[in-house]
Amino acid sequence: MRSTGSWYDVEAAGERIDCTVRGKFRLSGSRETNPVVVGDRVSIRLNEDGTGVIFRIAPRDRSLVRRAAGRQIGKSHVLAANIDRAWVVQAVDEPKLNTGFVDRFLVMAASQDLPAGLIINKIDLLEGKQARADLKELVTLYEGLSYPVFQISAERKKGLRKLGKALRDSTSVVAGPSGVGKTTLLNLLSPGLDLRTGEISQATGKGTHTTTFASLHPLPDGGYLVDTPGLREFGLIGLEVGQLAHYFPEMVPLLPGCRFPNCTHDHEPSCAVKDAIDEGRFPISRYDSYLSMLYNLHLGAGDVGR
Ligand SMILES: Nc1nc2c(ncn2[C@@H]2O[C@H](COP(=O)(O)OP(=O)(O)OP(=O)(O)O)[C@@H](O)[C@H]2O)c(=O)[nH]1
Ligand SMILES: [Mg+2]
Ligand SMILES: [Zn+2]
Repeated sequence: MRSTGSWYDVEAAGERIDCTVRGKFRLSGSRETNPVVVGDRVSIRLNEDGTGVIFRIAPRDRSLVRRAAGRQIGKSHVLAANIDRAWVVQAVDEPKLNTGFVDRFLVMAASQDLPAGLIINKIDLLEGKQARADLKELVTLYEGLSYPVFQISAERKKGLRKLGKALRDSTSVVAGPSGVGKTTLLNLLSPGLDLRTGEISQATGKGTHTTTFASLHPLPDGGYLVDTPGLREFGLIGLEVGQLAHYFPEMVPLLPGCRFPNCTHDHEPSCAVKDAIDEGRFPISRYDSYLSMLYNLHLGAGDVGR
């Protein structure tokens, strides 16, 4: 239910048990930074003092994974395991909406075969015609790619009922930059939780990294939601250059039209993707995201296979 990296809250027979992890999992030379993650199904042995030891982890269904941040080069950070859908949360402002983050998140979810969606919070902060039109364009873009999109204001309690319905009876995870309102949202969906939320820094307009550990919570109408700490970036891992385009739903139908079967849709002649761009049939922001991911993979930064 919750992982601090040294202690794990495990729910067993309706009780919460403080557990540690058997050393073996830590020493296994894993490509993951964390041996046990929120959402894992585990077997535990009880100690006499009522604490427990996790000694087995069941094979995982779909997980939400990103490249580990900082110095842990080549490792993956599993945010949550055994989930049905992953939601990338952004705010329209405070902090500024980051489409690069969204696109990386959607690619990583697709690479794990994990259904994903977009939650746009703080729509109460929308000011002016232009901002409204920009948001509408963004929503149309992602809905057009068949991702569910919810526009909400946790503060004004707008759009929550619809979102609550979409979350019902399944296990979801919310992830995004710090300060977008992930925990505020969970507190509203599950009244009584009263999890700590944080202010936005006046100096940077960004969140202050209030949530420090991922945690899984039952929702009142059924299902579970995993809250996660704010992320500065959502890096790719475990992807090959040749796979990338397949995780952009709008590129997939174009791919057979490229002259070269290994076309990267960057510099090659007779590229159906570039033709679509030139003719205004392909969203520029998505192509920018694609190229930035492509160069990233070429540099080896996101590719665990090298
Ligand atoms: N204006 C506005 N502010 C909101 C809304 N939702 C949340 N906030 C505020 O945004 C700030 C950050 O909210 P949190 O819920 O702590 O954000 P978080 O995404 O959990 O952040 P981390 O735990 O740091 O990752 C708080 O001051 C909230 O009151 C909203 O819909 N509109
Ligand atoms: Mg939080
Ligand atoms: Zn091409």
